[in-house]
Amino acid sequence: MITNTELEHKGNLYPTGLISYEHDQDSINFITKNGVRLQLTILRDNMIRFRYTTNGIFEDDFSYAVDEDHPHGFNQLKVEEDQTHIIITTEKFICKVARDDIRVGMYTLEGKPIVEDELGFHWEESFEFGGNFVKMSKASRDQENFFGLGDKPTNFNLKGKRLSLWNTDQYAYGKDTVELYKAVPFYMGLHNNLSYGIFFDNTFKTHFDFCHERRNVTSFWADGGEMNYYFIYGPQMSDVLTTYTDLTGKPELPPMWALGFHQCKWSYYPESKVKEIASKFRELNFPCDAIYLDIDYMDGFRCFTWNKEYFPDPKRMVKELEEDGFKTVAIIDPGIKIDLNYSVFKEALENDYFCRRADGPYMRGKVWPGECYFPDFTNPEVREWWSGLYRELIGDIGVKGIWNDMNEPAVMEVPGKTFPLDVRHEYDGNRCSHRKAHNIYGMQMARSTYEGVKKFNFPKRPFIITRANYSGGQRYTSTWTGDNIATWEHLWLANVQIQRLCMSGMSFAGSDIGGFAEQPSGELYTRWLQLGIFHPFCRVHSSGDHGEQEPWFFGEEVLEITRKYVELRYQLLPYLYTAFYKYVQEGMPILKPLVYFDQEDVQTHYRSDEFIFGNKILVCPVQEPNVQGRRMYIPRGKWYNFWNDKLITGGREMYIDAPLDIIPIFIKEGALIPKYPVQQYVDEKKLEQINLDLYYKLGKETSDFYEDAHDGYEYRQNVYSLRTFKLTGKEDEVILQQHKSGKYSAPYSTFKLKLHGIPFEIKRVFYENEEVTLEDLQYNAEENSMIIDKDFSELHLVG
Ligand code: MIG
Repeated sequence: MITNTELEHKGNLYPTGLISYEHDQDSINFITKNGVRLQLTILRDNMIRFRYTTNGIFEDDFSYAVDEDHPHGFNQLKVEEDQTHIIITTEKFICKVARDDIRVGMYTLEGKPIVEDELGFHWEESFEFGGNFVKMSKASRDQENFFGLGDKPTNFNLKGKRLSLWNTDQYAYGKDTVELYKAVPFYMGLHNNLSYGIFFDNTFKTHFDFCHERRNVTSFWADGGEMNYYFIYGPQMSDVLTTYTDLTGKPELPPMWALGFHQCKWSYYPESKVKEIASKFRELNFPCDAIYLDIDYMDGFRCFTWNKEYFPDPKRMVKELEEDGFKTVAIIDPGIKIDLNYSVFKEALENDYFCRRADGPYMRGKVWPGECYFPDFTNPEVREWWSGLYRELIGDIGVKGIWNDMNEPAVMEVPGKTFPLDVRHEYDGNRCSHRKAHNIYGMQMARSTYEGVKKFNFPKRPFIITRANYSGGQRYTSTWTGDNIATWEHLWLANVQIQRLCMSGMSFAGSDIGGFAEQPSGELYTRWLQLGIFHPFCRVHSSGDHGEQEPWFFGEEVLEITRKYVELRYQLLPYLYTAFYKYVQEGMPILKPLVYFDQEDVQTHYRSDEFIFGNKILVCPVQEPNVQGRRMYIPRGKWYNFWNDKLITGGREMYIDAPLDIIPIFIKEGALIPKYPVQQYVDEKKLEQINLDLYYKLGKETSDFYEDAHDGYEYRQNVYSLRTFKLTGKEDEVILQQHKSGKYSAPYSTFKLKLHGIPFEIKRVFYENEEVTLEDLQYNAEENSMIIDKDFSELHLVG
């Protein structure tokens, strides 16, 4: 039986009083009278790990989520005691453990509560499976709100929700479907402008209750394994998220083409169809970087094979597409067809790579190819073998990206839609059943795919997309939100889900634009694409059963509007790439929900329509049919309406015009936005000059601009360019300074600086500390632009 409430269980057991504790360099071990042990480890000044065991013995410590190279170490640790508590103080917080029952409380250095145990750790023994159901409950503070938890299709603020994590193939899921494709057992709490995070690193089915069962209690529990969680202190959400992504890892930079527009369909075949779609994009001047091959490219759905009737010469096709600026991405599923004439099957069988049931037979299940066996990706030898299978597809044929699907894992026509729970897994030497391995199966598949693609595509960068994932999986792959539906509600969901994934350490995410199931109206398609160009991953995908979803299918008006937006995405690529760089370096989410952007402003706590793209652009999709505008919240500060440069003051809700060709977009005052010219695909053109859009501010603002060769690894040898622009605006003067680091030299030599919102007439100009004329800088009054050297260090415009 699967528990799903902690109170209704009569069998709960609790720790008793403390007998003793020991303190070594970075951890403190507590032992209670009834044999419970708590091991508390300080990892960072703002991060502490809690592990509990009920019988005095800890199992081997192993985690797929934690990045081996995660930064750790702290500046200060003090352990003291008083009559009731053991008190641990770091440079950032205080942790108190009660002598009576080892309940834990976390406090700021000033003594303000951050989060305190309610019942604290408790458990229920499971005779059926062995081990325990492990549980934790914490008191929630008044006005506390909760965020995170991966791809959940529910309100952005999780207060009042109860959710569980068990990776599930949910075709045409809906709002509030409880279990979806990914398991990210990480959330953030926020109250009194204090934020903290909890990462419950347990791969069994986990459950989270945010004041649902009891108004002032938050709890989380798992159907097995250890109570093993990390507490991360803010006080800013950005501190929490950065520390969480330090712990679970960050991806490498993707090739820039992966940030372009992608077109997908289940399925484009045969070759002539793929070519037809590709040429249509070029013919209509609609930018596109990648085209996808769904399962029908294979021979009888056998992974790593080709249907030679549809695709007689894949290498030639891939090459021709590439010459036309298209990268080919191909799907690979985990199920391997039972077929002794199929080399992949034979090899895996001979080497004992397939998952087995408890009593020895292979795990057999039906998926697209018919009856299949499934590789055990939790076995390092299997992962190594699987990564080698990409030799031909990537190394020889030249496919540039791999799409992993069905890896929850999904099985058709069986109860539970997945493996039976008795299936055995290697789990990197910690042998276990599917109860423990289920939630990381997809992640380990994507990991092994990543390694294969990286190896055979080297020195180019790999691109992987997966449906299922677990915390830490962002190190290997991007993701999408699975089989959504072409409805307005799903447009709303896509917006929330992508923001939530960004807040859960998985920024490289997108939805099937237009909806996978059913068919969108031209209006819905347009509104969805207007949102989709701001998602880190931007792909149209749909199921062929429901008709066409190429941008030209909906008529001239939709084509014109959607093209304009995809062009905008291509112009903003250097800005998006910079946001990606910040994500890779600092764990900064690429989309920032308003609560993350300004947590002090309580107006933002229940907001989810609006978000910040990168760190300077505010976006708010239109999510209803037949409207000419919408109300939206403008965060505090001053913002320029992107469409007319009108400056408005935020901290309030406003009605914003948004006829079909407009999605509300605002630029933060003081921003410098780099823009490339429109291209049909990344690196189509040699860049001769690029735009820098400057938005005047009275005061100071800095903006970053990261660039490199758009692919390859030279950036790791310092061949990148990181520009920091400092803008200082006064009533009658603008000072713009640039600081540059890195050895990359962009192909262009000048910026076209476009000025927005300058409140004075420019009378004098000082360039690199010398007075020049406006003509010297080719000032264009109509555009309000001038041309400056890309490596300029200082410009003064004086009124
Ligand atoms: O059972 O490969 O979510 O994107 O097109 C359906 C066919 C299997 C589900 C994926 C979808 C993909 C489809 N797949």
